[in-house]
Amino acid sequence: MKLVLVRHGESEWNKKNLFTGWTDVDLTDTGRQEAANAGELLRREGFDFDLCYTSYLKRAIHTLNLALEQLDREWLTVMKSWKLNERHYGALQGLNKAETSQKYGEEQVRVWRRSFDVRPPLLNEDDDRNPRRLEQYRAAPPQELPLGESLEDTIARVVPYFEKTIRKEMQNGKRVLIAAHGNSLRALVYHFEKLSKEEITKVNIPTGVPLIYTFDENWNVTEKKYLGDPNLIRAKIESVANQGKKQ
Ligand code: DG2
Repeated sequence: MKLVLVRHGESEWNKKNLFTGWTDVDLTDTGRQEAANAGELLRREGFDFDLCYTSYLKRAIHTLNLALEQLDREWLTVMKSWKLNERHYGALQGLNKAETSQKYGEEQVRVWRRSFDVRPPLLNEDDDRNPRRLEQYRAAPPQELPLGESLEDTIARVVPYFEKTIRKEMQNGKRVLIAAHGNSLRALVYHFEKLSKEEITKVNIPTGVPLIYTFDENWNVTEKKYLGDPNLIRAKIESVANQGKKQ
C-alpha cells in the first residue's frame, strides 16, 4: 500500500520568510512551478490516484490542482478539510522568522518552530484572524478551532482525521494523494514512523517534493522516499531548517 504526500510549493509568505499558519496566502511563480514539477515527476514515475485530500488553504489546494493537471487527473475527487490545515501559528503569524530570532533569540524561535508541545503566543479572541470569525470555518465546532497550536495540538487533529477518513479509503484500495503543509505533514510523519517527541523535532519537509510511503498489511512503513534529485531535496530541507536563523 502506497501513500503520496506533498507539501505545497513555495508560498508568498515562505518567500518573505514569514510565519504563515492559517493565513491564506497564494503560491509564488516558483511555488507553481514546484507544484507542476511534482505532478510531472509522479506521472513519469507511473503514479496514479483515485482520491485526493487537501486543506482549506489555497497554497495547498492550488498545488494539488497544478499537480493533477500534469497527471491529467483534474477530474479526481478532492476532499478538503481544515483538519489538514497548517499548524496554527497564533500571534506569530505575519512575523518574519529571522527578525523574530534577532528579537527573541534563535533558541526561542527553534522552540516555537520545532518543539513538540510548546504553543506560540495565542491570538486574542477578538483578533480578526480568529478562525471562529472566518467564513470558511463556520461549519466547524467553534471549540475545536485553535488560536495557536503546538505540533502536539496539530497531531491531535490531523492523525484522527487520517485514521477515521483516509486510512479507510486506502484499505478499500483507493490510491491517495495528500497535498498539505510543513507541520500538518510532520504530524503524519510522526504517526507513520512512530517517532519520538525528540526525533520529530529534527524533521523538515521541503516544498513541492512528493514523499512516498509504502506500508505493509499492518501499517508498518516498509519504505519512505522523496521523488527527485537528492541534492536538490537535501538543499531544500536544509533551507527550511535554517529559516529561523538570524540573517
Ligand atoms: C510554514 C511552516 O507552513 O513553517 O506556517 O510558516 O508549510 O504552510 O508553508 P507552510 C508556516 P515552519 O514550521 O517550517 O517555520
